[in-house]
Amino acid sequence: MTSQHPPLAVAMVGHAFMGAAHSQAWRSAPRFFDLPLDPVMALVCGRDAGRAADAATRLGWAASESDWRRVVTREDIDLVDICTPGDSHAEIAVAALEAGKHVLCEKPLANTVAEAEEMAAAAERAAAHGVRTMVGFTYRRVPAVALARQLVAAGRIGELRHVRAQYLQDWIADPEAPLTWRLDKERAGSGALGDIGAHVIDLAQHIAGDRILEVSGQLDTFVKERPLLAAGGVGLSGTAAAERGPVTVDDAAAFVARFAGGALGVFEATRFATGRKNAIRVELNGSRGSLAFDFEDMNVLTFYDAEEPAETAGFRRILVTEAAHPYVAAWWPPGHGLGYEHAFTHQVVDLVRALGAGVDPDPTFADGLQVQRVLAAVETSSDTRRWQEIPA
Ligand code: SOE
Repeated sequence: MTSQHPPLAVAMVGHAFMGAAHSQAWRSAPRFFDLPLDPVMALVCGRDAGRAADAATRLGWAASESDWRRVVTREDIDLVDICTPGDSHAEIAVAALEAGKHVLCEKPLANTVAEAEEMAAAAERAAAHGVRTMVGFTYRRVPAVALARQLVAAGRIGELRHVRAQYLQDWIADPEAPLTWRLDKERAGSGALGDIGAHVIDLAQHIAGDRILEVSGQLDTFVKERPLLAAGGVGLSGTAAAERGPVTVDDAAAFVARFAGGALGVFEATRFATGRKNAIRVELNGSRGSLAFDFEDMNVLTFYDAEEPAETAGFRRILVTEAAHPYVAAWWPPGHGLGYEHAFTHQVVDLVRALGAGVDPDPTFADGLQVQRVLAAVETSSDTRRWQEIPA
């Protein structure tokens, strides 16, 4: 089958959890959606040549590479998709942008505000040549979340008073869970705050159509040492003291926030909410009503219309699987539901459509920088025990 559209040659760097999710998205987006460009899964890159070659076969990439530096300067690559841990985002993204490649980068944008500023500046320079950037705040592309944003923008909940956002996981609640790179500040930048708190900061601001002005927060690390990972990536059992290493990031973060429009925000991000696997909960209360979303029931958006008569008013469960709902028409008949991976497909769709139209996709690196500033402000607030303003 030959495509009618110009090709978009993609190189993906990193092929673990996020790499697998992105690969699935690059594979499925052109098959379910009409795109202005035809994504070509040109190559996947990973430090270990053998594992990268295996990932290419497994995930559907035409070729593999072991040095990202050779990848970002290749003439035949149009877009670089960064799925590595945060400590390499800035270096790869800046090099790719300087070589004139569009960049999709996993969240959080970087490990520090300084790196995020450098990336946003490189993005701005590259934008003068029509080069575009996007940050992988994927959950924006869950249909129920996209619908929530539309309802807020249409004034259906009126003037916003409260934003309540939580991202709850429990995968390290066991103190014997091993010390992965996500628990190492050098590699991950921060812990629950940056990994999952970044998602709810972005989601809350995106749905509210507003931005956080100031925060007051606290971080905690409940388990300060953990078993080291064995060479094969498996946790060592029966570990002695010497086989343990320090956890250098937060296990949990909690903060309150003030939005520019005046709403009060309450946020929580934790990897210790026993029993909660990937509960992303966002609730907004406004003068005319409320909206609530929980990723563990991701095809549903709950809506309360405060203007309905008291006798029949109540939260109603909207099953967001109708063709009239964002993204859904491309998929299955009503009621058949979407999953985690579909949001990644929608991310590719929105990115490729923006590239085809010659406009910026959202969120751009500038948006990623703003989230990074909120993350940094929460950390500083936890250290200083004072409110912190987010620079504009
Ligand atoms: C791990 O905590 C993680 O994979 C995050 O890094 C992702 O962004 C989130 O979608 C699921 O949890």
